[in-house]
Amino acid sequence: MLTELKQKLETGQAVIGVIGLGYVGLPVACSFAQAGFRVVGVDIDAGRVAVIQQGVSPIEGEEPGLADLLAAVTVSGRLLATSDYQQLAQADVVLIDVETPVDDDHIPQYRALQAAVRSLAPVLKQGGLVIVESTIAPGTIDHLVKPLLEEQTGWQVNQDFYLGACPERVMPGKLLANLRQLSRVCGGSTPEVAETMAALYRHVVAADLDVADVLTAELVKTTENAYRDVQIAFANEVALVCEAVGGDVWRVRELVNKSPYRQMHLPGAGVGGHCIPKDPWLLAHSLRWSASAAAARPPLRLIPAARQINDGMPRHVAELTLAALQAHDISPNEAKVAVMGYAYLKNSDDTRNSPSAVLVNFLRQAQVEVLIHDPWVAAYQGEWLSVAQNADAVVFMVAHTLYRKIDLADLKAAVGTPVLVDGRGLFVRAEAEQLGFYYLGIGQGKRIDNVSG
Ligand code: SAJ
Repeated sequence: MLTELKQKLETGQAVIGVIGLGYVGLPVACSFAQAGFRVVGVDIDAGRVAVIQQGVSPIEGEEPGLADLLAAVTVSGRLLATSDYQQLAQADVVLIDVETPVDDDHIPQYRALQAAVRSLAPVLKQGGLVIVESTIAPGTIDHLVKPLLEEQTGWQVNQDFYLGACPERVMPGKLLANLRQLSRVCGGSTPEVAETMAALYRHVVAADLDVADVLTAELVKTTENAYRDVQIAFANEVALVCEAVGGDVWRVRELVNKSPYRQMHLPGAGVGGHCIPKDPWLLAHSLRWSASAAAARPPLRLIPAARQINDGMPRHVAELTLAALQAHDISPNEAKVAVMGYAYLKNSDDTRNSPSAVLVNFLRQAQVEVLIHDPWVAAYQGEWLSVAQNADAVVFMVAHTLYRKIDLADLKAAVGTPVLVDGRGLFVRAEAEQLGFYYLGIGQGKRIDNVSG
C-alpha cells in the first residue's frame, strides 16, 4: 500500500487532506494545491470555510503571497474548503494542523487534536497516511494519536494506515516563505513511512527534508524552541546582573559575541508569542507519559527556570518604572505612564502572550493610569507623541522600527516627567541623560539617586 501511495505522491495524483485551516493549515493547503495536488481542507469553523471558499484569506496581518495564492487555488478548484469531514474519505494523506496550547499548569490541551482524530477515523482511507504537523509533546503520537486512531478504526498502524509527525516551523508574517525555505523533520512510524513523507514534502519544501522516527521529530521541534527560551533567559539573567553591578549588558553582549562560538541572545522586556512560551512545556511534558520516564529523570531545572526568568521580565520593567516614579516622588495613583509597544514581536501586529499585557496589568493593579501605543496593533495605533504627552514615564516594550527612529528631543518636550524606561535597548543611555531624561534600561546599571531631594 505504501508503494502505491508513494507513486501517487510522486505523480501528484494523491489527494491531500488538511485538518485545521489556520495560520499553519491554510498556507500548507494552498502550497500543496499550488504544487498540483487536489487538496481538501477541513475546518470546524463554517464561517472561516465560507471566507476561504470565496478565495479570501481569513488570516490577519501581512502574509506575502498568501491572498493571491489562495484566490488562485480556489478558482482552479484545486483547493476545496469544507466543514464536512466526509470529504476526507478521498484523501490519501491527511495533515493535522490544529492548536495544541498548554494550560496555566503547563499541561498540553489536546482537545482539538483528539477531536480531529476522532472525526477523521471513521472516514480515513485504508492505507492512508496521517501526519501531525502541530507542535506536540514528544511521545504524543505514540501515547495518544496512535492508540486513539487504532481504537477508533479497529485497524493497526503500519498495516492498515500509516502515521507521522512533521512539526511546522511557521512564523506570522513569513508563513509561505518559512514553509518553503525551512528544513523539516519527517518522523515516520517506519523508515519507509518517513521516506514517503519526504516524497510528499519535496513538492512544497525547497530545504532539507530529514527523515527520522516520530519521537525524534517531536523532540527536535520542542527542543529548538526550548533552546531559544533558555538562551534568552541567560541574556536576561546577565542583564539583571549588569543592572545590579552597574554594567551595560548591551556592550557586554556585543563583546561576548566577539568570542568564538558565543551567540548571546537579546535581553529584553519579556518573551511572548505562540511558540517560545509554550514549547518548552511541551518538551517537559514528554516525561509525564510514562511512570518509567517520570521516575528515570532528574527533576527538570534549567527549562522551567528559564521560563520563570523570562516570564518575570515584564514585572521587572514594572518595578523599574515604579522605582523611577518614586525617585520623582510621584505615587502610582497619581502617575500617568505611556506604554510603547503591545505586540509580542517587533514590527508585528501579533499580541499573543504579549509581555506588554503583563506589564499593563501590573501597573494598573498599582493604580497607575496607563496609556498604550502600538503602530502595528489596530487598537493602539495613532500619533505616538499624543500618547506620551504629559506622561510621568514612557516605557518602551517592543523594538518597533518606528520607536528606534524617535527623536528623543521631541519626546522630552512632550512628557510631563522625563522618565524613560527602555525595555529593549532602543536608546543610548548617555544621549537620553544628556537631554535630561531619568533613564532606566533593562541591563543597564540601575540608578539609585533620588532626584527630588
Ligand atoms: N526575544 C527576546 N530575545 C531574543 C529573541 C526573542 O527577548 O533574543 C523575544 C521576542 O521579543 C518575542 C519572543 O522572544 O517576544 C519570541 O521571539 P522569536 O523571535 O522567537 O519569534 P517567534 O515567537 O515568532 O518564534 C518563532 C519560532 N518559530 C517556530 O516556532 C516555528 C522560533 O523558533 C524562530 O526562531 C522564530 O520564529 C524566528 O526567528 O523565525
